[in-house]
Amino acid sequence: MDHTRRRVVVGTATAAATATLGLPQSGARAERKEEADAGIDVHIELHAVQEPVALRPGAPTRVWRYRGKLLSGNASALEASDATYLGPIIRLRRGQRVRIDLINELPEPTIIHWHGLHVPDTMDGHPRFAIAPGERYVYEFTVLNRAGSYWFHPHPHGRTGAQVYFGLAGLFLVSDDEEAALGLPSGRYDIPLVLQDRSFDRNNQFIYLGSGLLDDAPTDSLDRSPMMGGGMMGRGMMRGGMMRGGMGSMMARMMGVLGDEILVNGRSRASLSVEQRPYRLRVLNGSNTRTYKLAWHDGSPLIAIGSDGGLLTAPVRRDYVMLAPAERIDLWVDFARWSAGSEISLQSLAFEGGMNMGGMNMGGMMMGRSALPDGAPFEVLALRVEEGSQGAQETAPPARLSEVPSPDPRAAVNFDRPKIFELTMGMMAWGINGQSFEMLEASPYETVKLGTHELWEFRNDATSGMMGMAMPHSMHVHGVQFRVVERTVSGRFAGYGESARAGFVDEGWKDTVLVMPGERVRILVHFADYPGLFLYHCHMLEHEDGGMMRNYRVTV
Ligand SMILES: [Cu+2]
Repeated sequence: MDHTRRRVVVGTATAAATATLGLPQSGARAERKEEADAGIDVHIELHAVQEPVALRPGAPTRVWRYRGKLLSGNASALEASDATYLGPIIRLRRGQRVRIDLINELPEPTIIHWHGLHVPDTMDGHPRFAIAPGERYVYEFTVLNRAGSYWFHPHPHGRTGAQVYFGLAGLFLVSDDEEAALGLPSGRYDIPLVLQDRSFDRNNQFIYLGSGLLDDAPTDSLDRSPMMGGGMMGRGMMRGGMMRGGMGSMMARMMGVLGDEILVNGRSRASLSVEQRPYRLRVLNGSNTRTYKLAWHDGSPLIAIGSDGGLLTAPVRRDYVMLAPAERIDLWVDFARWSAGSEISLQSLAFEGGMNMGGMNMGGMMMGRSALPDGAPFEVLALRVEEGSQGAQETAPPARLSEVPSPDPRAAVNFDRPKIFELTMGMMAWGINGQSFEMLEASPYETVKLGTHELWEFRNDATSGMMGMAMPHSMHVHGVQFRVVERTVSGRFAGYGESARAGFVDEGWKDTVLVMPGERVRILVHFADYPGLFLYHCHMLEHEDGGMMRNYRVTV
């Protein structure tokens, strides 16, 4: 389909809605009626804008962010987050029909992907739909997903990493009757935690690959790396093109960007005051590349009640939970476990992280600019436990949460020969089965039939590749929720996953799965409802931007 034409067509459909902006109340009422007639329950405008936000003491940080405006529908559908750069939280119920206008006020093309949502391909935010500055893209879809914590972020070709890093991301929380009947902690006891890492320069500006948002502004980031600083290469040499930011930046462009500060919900040094009572913590790893190994400070088990695609059948307990970029984990915690006045913390424990070459961890050195290598331990969130009103008796979550049937691999049309997707590194370029991203291409191997199930296997145990590099990858398939069927270990990096092994929550519906070095992860995917061209890729955003992304095509 000619997507330019499509954009115009979609745009025309909402010309009337657009025209009412800023008009008096009667105009808005007329619009609401028109939308009600069209079956639209909620209409939201999201402006992608550049603006300063006060994130730390001193100068405001220039960010890119989504500014939301509710045009029609219940006020609870949009919760602004003025205190930080994160986008508004969109809250919808399963079955609702939503129209969302993206208005691009950035100086470069962008498009929004609704991560985890099952929507038609023209609504999925494929980079072929990226809109130029000043343009509008109108999304309209029905929320078919189960209750769960989904999210949205940009997806333009080659610029996803930068745009997310500069602040573009928001939560998309879906509720439904099944979830409501459980009486899980809600309101202020249902807390989203978006985990991200960032590096700031001395003027409080985000530094991405050696430069900030204002390209010509001086930045001190080049001086921060002992190895890659001015001593090794002339500053002038590093200013332009590939060499911007020097060798450390070049490596980060490929291996992934790691910030040296952890931000929770867009704030540094985050802390939270909680009562001695049950809470629901919806954790999203919104980082570009960093993986978290989440644990309570004292080794208390984490209790997971949901993951990417909503609630699990029953709560699961883990000593720690691995959370790769774009993955979500829904935690249930009763803070009555700790006495009033306790200072406790959610931490990320040490694990064998990325950038291992022949057994030597090169993370810190090669990443150059991050003081916090992948796999380094740190505190994520400090919490202070206050006295609760319900008494300090620790309670358990509901024993039964939902119905998640066991995956049946025999449902797959390729049960006997799962499709293999090797995660590869060629000549300084990431790939899948040796191929990098092509905007409109999907090979016959990447073509599936609408209505069928298939087994796919992501293999991160290639023995070739640049210097035998071992890195985790966070594999995401657009447009679907899949099931993990099997996770096996092989290859020369087999040992690397040991420090992560006990932290996977593979029980529920997933849209993103961590594949550690030496691992093979087999998934069962159902290609239902929507034909078209969709993406699958690594969600470590610099890997994605660097070619570890391909299309798959669903044919009728
Ligand atoms: Cu990757």
